[in-house]
Amino acid sequence: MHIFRNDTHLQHAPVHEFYDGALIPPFESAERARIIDRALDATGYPIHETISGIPESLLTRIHTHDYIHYLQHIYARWCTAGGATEAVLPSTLAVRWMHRHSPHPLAEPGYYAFDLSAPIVAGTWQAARDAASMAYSASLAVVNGAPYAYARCRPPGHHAGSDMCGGYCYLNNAAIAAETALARGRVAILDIDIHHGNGTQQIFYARNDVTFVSLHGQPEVMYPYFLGFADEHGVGSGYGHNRNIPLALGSDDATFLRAIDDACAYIQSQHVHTIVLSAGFDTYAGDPLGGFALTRDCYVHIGRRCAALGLPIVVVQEGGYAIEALGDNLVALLHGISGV
Ligand code: SP5
Ligand code: ZN
Repeated sequence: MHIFRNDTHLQHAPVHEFYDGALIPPFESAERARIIDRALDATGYPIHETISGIPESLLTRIHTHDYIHYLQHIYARWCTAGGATEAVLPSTLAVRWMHRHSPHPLAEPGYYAFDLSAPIVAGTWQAARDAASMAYSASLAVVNGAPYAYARCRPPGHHAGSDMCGGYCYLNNAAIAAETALARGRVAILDIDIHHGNGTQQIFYARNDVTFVSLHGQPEVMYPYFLGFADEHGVGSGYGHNRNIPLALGSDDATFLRAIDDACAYIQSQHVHTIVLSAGFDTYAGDPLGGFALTRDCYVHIGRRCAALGLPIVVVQEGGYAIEALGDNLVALLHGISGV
């Protein structure tokens, strides 16, 4: 198990988030990475701290050129236009019947976001870019023969679509890992974060080279609410290459592992060569943004079942906000995968 990480994420530290109408300290904090690192340091897995950079041509196979350009420059443009220096955060969102583009620096953030959970601060672009670069490096390691690799991505990525941020996500790290792994042949992304990976689904919805399968809280009661239903199968040549397995609030280890077995059988039917695991740990019992009741042991079993598919796995960090348990839960998953 090769570990990829960097500290650029420290530059992404928004001061608050909107949470059901309240302004609170962000759940998605730099402390998460610190706790993860502490647990990883104790494992003896080889750790790669270098930032390799990421080819622009790879980024633009996942995200639109305009969106990338927006992420790079909006903080400065926003401040110059009189926006608050705390963060770029739109107050008007482009929605179903009102989504013309506006280039105004105070308007454009509402065009490139689907919620208010992705504030952009001075270092957000650098942090997101280097998180994507880690996902790329981890995936390259697998392309070059490593059986397993883990990218400690922060900010996370699975809510980011081809041209939208949201849900703490800016660049879709798992999508970038999957695109990289296509060098070995078809890829499946298995998303076990409690929130549906709406961005990843959108990016690959019309494609048949990357299959997306997600286990998550039922959208009727769980963020992101407006996507992630069981009847979303893909479109065009992507039809049959998208699978959603929504689960009820309160789901426990047994329920989750049954769904994992379903997901693994589906992945087997897709004849892929690499698995990208979008690994969120907000399924853990007591997670403040969750609603499932998984125990630490469940992550070991998830890891074992994924490994039993007999394919290389790129693990990409997504959510997980029960911070004190996050590092140990991750290590449980990685040990399950690598058979430690
Ligand atoms: C990567 C990731 O895990 N992003 C999650 C973003 C969650 N955004 C918070 C949504 C809060 C919705 N209201 C919760 C109702 C329970 N009080
Ligand atoms: Zn999540």
